[in-house]
Amino acid sequence: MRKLMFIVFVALAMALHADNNDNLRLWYSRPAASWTEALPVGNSHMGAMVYGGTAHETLQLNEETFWAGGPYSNNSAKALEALPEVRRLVFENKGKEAEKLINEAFLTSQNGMRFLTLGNISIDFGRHDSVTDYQRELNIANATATTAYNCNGVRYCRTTFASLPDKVVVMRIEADKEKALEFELGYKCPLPFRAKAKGNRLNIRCEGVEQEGIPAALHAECRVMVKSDGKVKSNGDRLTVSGASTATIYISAATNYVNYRDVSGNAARRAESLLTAAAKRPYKEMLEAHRNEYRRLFDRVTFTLPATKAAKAETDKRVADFHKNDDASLAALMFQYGRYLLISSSQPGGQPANLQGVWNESTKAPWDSKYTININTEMNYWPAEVTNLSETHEPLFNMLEDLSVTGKETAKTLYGAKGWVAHHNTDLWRACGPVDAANYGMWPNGGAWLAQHLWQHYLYTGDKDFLKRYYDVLKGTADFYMSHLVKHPDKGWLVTVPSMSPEHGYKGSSSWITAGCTMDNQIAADALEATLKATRILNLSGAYADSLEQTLRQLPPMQIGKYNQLQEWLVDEDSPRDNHRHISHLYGLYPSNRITAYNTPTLFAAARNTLLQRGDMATGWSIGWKVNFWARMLDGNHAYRIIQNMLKLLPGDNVKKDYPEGRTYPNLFDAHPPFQIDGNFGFTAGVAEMLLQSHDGAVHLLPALPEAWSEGSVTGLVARGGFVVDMEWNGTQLLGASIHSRLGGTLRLRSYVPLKGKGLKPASGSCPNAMYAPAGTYAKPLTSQKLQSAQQPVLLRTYEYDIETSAGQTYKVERASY
Ligand code: FUC
Repeated sequence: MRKLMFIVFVALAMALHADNNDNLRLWYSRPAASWTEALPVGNSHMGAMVYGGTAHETLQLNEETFWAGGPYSNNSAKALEALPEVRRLVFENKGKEAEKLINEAFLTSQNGMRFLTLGNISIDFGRHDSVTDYQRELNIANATATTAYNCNGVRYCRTTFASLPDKVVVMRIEADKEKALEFELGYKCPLPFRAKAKGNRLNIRCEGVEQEGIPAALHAECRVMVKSDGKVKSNGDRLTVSGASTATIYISAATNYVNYRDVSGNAARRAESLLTAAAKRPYKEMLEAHRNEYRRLFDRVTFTLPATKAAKAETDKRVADFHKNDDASLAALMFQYGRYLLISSSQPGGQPANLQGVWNESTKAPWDSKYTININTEMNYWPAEVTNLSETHEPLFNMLEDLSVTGKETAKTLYGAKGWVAHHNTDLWRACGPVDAANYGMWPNGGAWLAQHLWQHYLYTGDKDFLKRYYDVLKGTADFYMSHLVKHPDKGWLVTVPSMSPEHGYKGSSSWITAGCTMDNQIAADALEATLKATRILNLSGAYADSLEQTLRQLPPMQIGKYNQLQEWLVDEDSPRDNHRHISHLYGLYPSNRITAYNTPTLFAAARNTLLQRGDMATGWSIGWKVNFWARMLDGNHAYRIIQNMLKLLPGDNVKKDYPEGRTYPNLFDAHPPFQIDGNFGFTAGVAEMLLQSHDGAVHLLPALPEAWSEGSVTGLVARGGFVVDMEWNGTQLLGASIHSRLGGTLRLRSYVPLKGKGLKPASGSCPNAMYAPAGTYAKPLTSQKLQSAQQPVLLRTYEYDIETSAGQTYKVERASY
């Protein structure tokens, strides 16, 4: 009997696994007609978009360091002198005048350099116009894109991947009849380039561009090699293949970028050595090595929601019909797609994922496809730790190291301040000054927000060596605040000035420029507090720790305003009808933990009102943020409503007007619109946050599960303290969980259902988890009558337990009857 049950169990598990794998692909019955239909592959170093055409195939290429301009900085020498006057004007409520002076004294003509396309490989297959049984797909279980069709009685199949270990892009083309394959390969690029074919090789040199007076310091070299069982010939700037049944195309690329101040690299030599190393490896071995490396990362997390009939449809159709179909597992695909994109665009040693990850077809991409750091770049990395892809975080840490150097100069030049500062944008050259205009760029908290990722990485990994290594970078953000904050003349609190609540102002204010808005205060508090904790963990100077504490105590409290909302500014001027995309003052709710259900219930209720007032629709990335907000609100059904807003098809930018609510392109890229990858990453982080939370001292299992996901399972999510969690649920309630402790220590578990399991003790007292003590609040929570008319969230009863864990051990708990 037991044996039979085991067989049934294994069969069920296999069926579920097969189902799950079937859900790990994007597929279509037509070639891509536009870029947002094409399918992305990437290895961080290179990105490529695969169109899957029949008579004509296009591979649009990127190399992550191919940017406009060259080493530069944008620190205005006029700023420091103007600073006292700007501050005086802000405190006298003369925002417009302050703004004008900032534009004159703080802004320069450099608004950041842009990320460039590396052009297209184009392949002509002659008369492959009329084809049958066409299918193209992106398999995100093994990171390969395939195109297959029948033409004149021959089955043609192409497999494309961006090899993670070999850092090249490979396309393998196969025909199932001998000598049935022939094609011509060339290169096109909107930038100046030279292409020369010789033997089975095509060598390309592509020129970078000047921007805003900064001369082009970079060029890119691209190498293409075709290996085939047929004949490969060169012809001017093209390669032709004939009489073949298979051909493998290897593409490498490199620039002369070494780092933000050194462009002395040899692009040609680099591209050449990448190509020759790759071409030496047999194709099968290369594919295998790529898959293995990808799966080492990707397979750490599974997320299964039962697949319905609707899940069998083509991917863009699934999105188009999501609102009317029962197709819950599309959310699981979208969740995993975010992980696929992060693995493919952010690898150790590379550049961080920019506004478009590593995929950009343009020479003038929206917002330059750079790093917008007043939300967007941070959002890119929200899924990194919780979805078990800690390594992908590394490029961001390297960038932070650079910024702490360039930003030190900015802090000194603009503010005469210590530490380092970055404003709302940066780029390949690590520029840290304000850009665009005062009311976008005058925001001195981008660096400090980014640096919170260092602290978060520590909370997840417990890696003290890491904390030691990056301590000065983190500390530099606290040092900046300690020498930059000034006393508010009326309120007496220490505030940032000049600043703004990102890209937003209140009605009636003459300018967005202000002092001490809520988000600034929260970020400053996080910078000071994380530095304080790190200082103590590393047993460093006590006097310094005291000064951090003293500054912390003088920051403005979070305040609740007349509409029972969390105030965005020091003044109570929020409008309940405002639906602006930036909800910056809820930074304290997510990603920070200054507002939590259990520690600051009054602020929590106010944050909820703010969310209700702002509404559920927004730009792509803002929707991504809202999924996280509602997850932290412990309201799974509302988070799901936001997911429904994200999963609305935008067939293409050319029909934007007809689809005003479209937020997902056919290739599942997120639509701001235009395409911005942050929404994809925000979505993935949001789903993880619905399933697992660990920001307030406890590991909360299934904190915000929506009814639409009544049954399912997830494995491999990571909680702060280094706990790896697998869970299964039914009836929208936890069935059982298995928790692997990487670091040991006390695990506090929270659940909506009572649990049983070995070593489980009902919790008492405050959080015992030494790794992660709740931040508490530096604000005086306003418990006054003001909130009486506010909508109070109804929190479900929770059960809390402690388990003393040992590193390397796994603990099982299951639902107890109740
Ligand atoms: C911020 C946002 C915009 C856009 C841009 C890249 O400025 O306000 O919506 O996402 O970044």
